[in-house]
Formats: sequence, structure tokens, C-alpha cells
Amino acid sequence: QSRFYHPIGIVGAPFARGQRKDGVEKGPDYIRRARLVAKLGAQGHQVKDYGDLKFEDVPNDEPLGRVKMPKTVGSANKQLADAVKTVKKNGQTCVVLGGDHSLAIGSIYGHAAARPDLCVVWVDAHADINTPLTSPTGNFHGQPVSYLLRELHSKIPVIPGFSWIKPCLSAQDIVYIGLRDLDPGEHYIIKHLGIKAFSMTEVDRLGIGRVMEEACDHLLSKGKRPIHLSYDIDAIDPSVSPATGTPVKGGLTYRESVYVAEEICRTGLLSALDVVEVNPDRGKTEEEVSSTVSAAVDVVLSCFGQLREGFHPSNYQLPEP
Ligand code: Z70
Ligand code: MN
Ligand code: MN
Repeated sequence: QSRFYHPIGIVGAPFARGQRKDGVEKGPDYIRRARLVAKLGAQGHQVKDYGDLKFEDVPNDEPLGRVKMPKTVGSANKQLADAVKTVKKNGQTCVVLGGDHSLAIGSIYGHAAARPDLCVVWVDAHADINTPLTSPTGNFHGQPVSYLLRELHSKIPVIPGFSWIKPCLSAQDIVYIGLRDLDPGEHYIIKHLGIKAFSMTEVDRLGIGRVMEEACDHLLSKGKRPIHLSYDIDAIDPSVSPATGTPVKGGLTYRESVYVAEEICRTGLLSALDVVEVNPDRGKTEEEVSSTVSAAVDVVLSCFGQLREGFHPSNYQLPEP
């Protein structure tokens, strides 16, 4: 049993209606087939796999302005929020396998229902903080953070399927890492609300070591609190994880992406993790798919104690000749 032992609950969320590209609903299946559960077990964790949630399209789900499938997205997130809340009430660290990033609405909301003092580390090429009115695409996966922030509450219109959502986060409770593709409204919101954001420029300037130090200081300086890590696989460079809906060049290296997870693990405060936007259909070759899936698996394993320096059990004994 490693010193990072956690009971873990895994929830598959094969949801794709927060954006327009088919295939992202296959993420949980591919990640499980890469033997995630067995590998976490081999690291000494007790793992309960809750299986996949079943999402259905809500009928008569007309767009609201540019915003696509609001009732379907709202209903899926309500289901996920309830599932995450259950995992947390069962005392497990929750791992949500996506699915597209609109799922973070339900994942963070359900987590906050059980752990109201949580903070969020959002690792992504994108800020996903468009309001329904700033969104240039109408895709919900570019908007989840806006529904969760108290400071944006007055900027969110009434949306069918979203009446259950109340903001549960303040602007100082979230840190971004890896940003490099923002819309003007998103950049305005981040600057205006003073949200801590380490774009790829800060990763270049400071190095990932200082970025993680400053990110954790920002969130934890006033005391320990549960961490929700929402990890979009498109944060990582497309040379490593090309099988995703919106690859953006100039991303985290494989090493940086693992280091982020190692440092979150080292806090001992990881309480929930989303791994989203793995889209096997967007890989041009089998190798592109397996590289993306294996990056996702390594992020999860590193979040739960896998160390590049190696490991030995405390009762290890050198064989005597
Ligand atoms: C854009 C939007 C986005 C992920 C794309 C893109 C958002 N800012 N998020 N891919 N994961 O549509 O709002
Ligand atoms: Mn995202
Ligand atoms: Mn993204």
C-alpha cells in the first residue's frame, strides 16, 4: 500500500452533446480498456468502478440563441452531479471519465455539494468560461466555468434544463494551467475577475515547477482544502494527445502534463478528478489514439501516486546471496 493510498470511485460519463464532434463519448471505454482500474489497483488503491452513466437526448431540445441542446446538457449534468455527490459521500476520491468538458458543470457542482470548500485546478488549452452570450460557437464545453462562478451569476440567462444549477465557486477558488486559445469574452472575464491563470507563456517563463508552486500557493495559502482537478486532454501538446476535438499546438509536454498530476498528488488534497475530451474518432492512426489514451491514463496514475523516481514498499528486503 503506497503512501498515497486513496479509496477511489470511477464514474464513466460518455457524454458528447456539449460540442459537435462524435466520438468523445467513447473516452471512458478506451480509458478502461487501457486497464486503468487494474493499474490503480496495482498501485495499492481500493477502486470501485461505478460503470457508465446512461445519458439520453431530451426531446424538443430547441437551441436557445446559439446555445445547442440545453435540456440534454442540463439533464446529463444533473445526473453526473448526483453520481459525484454519491461517490464523495462514500468517502472516495472521484474520477470522472469523459466525455466532453461540459461535464465539469455537474462534476464540480456534485463535488461542491459534498465538499463546499473545494478549489479547482483547470488544466486546458481553453478557459471554458464563455457565458452563453459571449460564446462564439454555442457549444457548452466552452462554457462550464461560467455557470459555476458566483461573480458571473448576473450574466447568465435563464436556460431550460439549468434551473437546478447554482454557482458554487468564487473567482479566487480556481486556477488555470495551459491556456493558449481564448475568446475575447473569456480573456475579459479572467482579467476583470482577477482569476489566476498560467497560460503557456507563464509555463515558458516560470517553468512548470514554479507554476505548480504558485498555483498551489494561490489556492491553499489560507489552509488545506479539497482539490478538484479538471483535466482536459487538449492541454497536452497534440504531438502527444492528438485524438481530441480541438487540438491546439504549443501545449504541455508529456513531462509537464505528468508533473502537474504529480504535484497535485503531493498535496494529498485531491478529492475529484475529471479526465475529458479524449476522442478516439479524432485520431488519424491507431498510434494517435493509443498515445492520447495512454497520456490520459498516465495523468490519472500520477494523480494517485505513480512516481517517475520509482517506488519500493516499506517492507522491501534486499535478497541475500
Ligand atoms: C471555444 C468555444 C473548447 C474544448 C474547445 C472552444 C472551447 N472557446 N473547449 N475544446 N475542450 O467554443 O467556446
Ligand atoms: Mn476544456
Ligand atoms: Mn480544451
